[in-house]
Amino acid sequence: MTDLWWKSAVVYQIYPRSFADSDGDGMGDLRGVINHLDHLAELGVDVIWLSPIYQSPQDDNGYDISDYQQIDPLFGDLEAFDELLAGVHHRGMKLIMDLVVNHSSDEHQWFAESRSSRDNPKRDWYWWRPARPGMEPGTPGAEPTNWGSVFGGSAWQFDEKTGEYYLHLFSVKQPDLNWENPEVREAVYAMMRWWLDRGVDGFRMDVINMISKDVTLPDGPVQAGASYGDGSAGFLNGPRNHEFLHEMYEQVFAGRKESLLTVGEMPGVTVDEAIKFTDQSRAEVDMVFQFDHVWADRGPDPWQLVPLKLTTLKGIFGRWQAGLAQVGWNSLYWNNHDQPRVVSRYGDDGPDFRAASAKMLGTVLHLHRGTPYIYQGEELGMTNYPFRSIDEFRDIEALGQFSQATEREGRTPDEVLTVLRARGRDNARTPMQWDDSPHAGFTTGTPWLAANPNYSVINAAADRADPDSVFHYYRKLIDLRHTEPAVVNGDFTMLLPNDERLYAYTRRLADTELLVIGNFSAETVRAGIPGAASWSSAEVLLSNASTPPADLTMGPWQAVVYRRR
Ligand code: TEU
Repeated sequence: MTDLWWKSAVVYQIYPRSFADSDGDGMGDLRGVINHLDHLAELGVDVIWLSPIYQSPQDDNGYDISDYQQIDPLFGDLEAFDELLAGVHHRGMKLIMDLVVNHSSDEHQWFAESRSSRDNPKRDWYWWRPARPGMEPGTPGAEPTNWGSVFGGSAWQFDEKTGEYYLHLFSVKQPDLNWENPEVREAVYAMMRWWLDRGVDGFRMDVINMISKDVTLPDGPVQAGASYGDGSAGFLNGPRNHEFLHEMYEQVFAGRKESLLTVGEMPGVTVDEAIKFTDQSRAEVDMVFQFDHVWADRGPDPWQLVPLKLTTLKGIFGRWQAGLAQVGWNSLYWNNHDQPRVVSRYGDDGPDFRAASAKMLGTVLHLHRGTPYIYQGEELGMTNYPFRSIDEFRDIEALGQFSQATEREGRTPDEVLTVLRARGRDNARTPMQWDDSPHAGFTTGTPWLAANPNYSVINAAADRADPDSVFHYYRKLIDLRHTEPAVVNGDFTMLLPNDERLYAYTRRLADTELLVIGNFSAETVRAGIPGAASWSSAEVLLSNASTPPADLTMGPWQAVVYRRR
């Protein structure tokens, strides 16, 4: 059934501050995006997701919003936004916005009112709580619960003025909104309708499985060596999560949903929950971002790197593919603004295999059943940044976690840096590499975060000129989704689940069958799959190898897609 347009769509994420700077202030902006729309049209993507551009103190790069209906002057104004939207629509693409409503900025008018007095009408719009019984408010350990914030420190901030604490699961400048209060929900829905009326095509919803809390706010378990408890049982996939998302659907989307796309970001979501969230008959969201596959290289100790086991990764994707086969729909991603670059993480970013492994990773991801998301620069095979010291990081998460780990938890700067270098979010946030001019052609000024020095080799101009580049390979991958129905609707079967080097699966739709194989190693490996001989002579739809593998023998980081009927 191809009734839902986004099943055959590919989404491209833009992180505006790092995409393109049009005015030389070192910060990307809306005009920069407008100037590069043809790059995206040529790539062939259907939808653009724009990370937050709203008015914001930029404590968490715009994920802390002080006015949901204004554009931050860093990026432009509403006029520029309308021009961008028109430019996107003119090229036959759609634009979805980032919706950040688990929390606002502490500089939002709502919070200013809420914190002003205990009896302010908006007091209950946020999570205010007194100190722990018997404890002196504002003293160490008197926080209402033992929860740690994602960015380090307690999740509670004491506010002198009224003698109570407010909850912030992220930074102190990101107070959590209280979705239990119907006025909060109505204010959010009204804002969403305003953007839809303006012409936007949907929303990516930030940490939308944190909006419903267990209102008893129970303490969480404390891991050995940790300073705070893990409160996630009290705020992830809470009791009213489905109810709130369905209500949002009714209040915002009902009657105009068909042309729109909604995707909920949901750290820690399970397959069973995701089935419910994305079951169209329940009218909640179209798809969710799960995190299992980007947590596959994470161990029990946050400051230790665990190498990826391919069998683990295949187990995860296999489970999600099977779980959402009948009801619901998957989203597919390797990268976004919170994740390290996939070619450095699960591929090989050295000169010999960077391009090959980037293409292989793209192939394996995009041929799954689900809607693929490409993060800016992924289509060029951009890599992690060679960070030398903590001073080179700008991300509030890296800086907060670094100081908590080194100052309070006895970690050495070196062990923490080793992990941040591999996993830190700033790896994704270095400027988009447009050409080999200074700062990668991102800005004529000084970029807010340094460009990766490899821009002289890895850049869009070079890739567009080279028919064999990662860029042109991604173009073909996207085209394949648009032209081969089995990519969109075929059944999924994982092969070789116990192989640590090869990732292989089939997709079958009526009498069309696709076989996808990717080699996650620099060794040459033969794929011992049933019926190998007949596959060897099948039509090759796409491969990163100049001559397709003979006898299903895969060279280093090779990928191939076969079709037979
Ligand atoms: O991220 C949510 C989230 O789960 C992050 O904690 C993420 O997993 C982590 O930072 C990875 O290192 C969203 C946004 O995508 C992120 O940029 C924001 O900082 C965060 O919410 C708060 O709005």
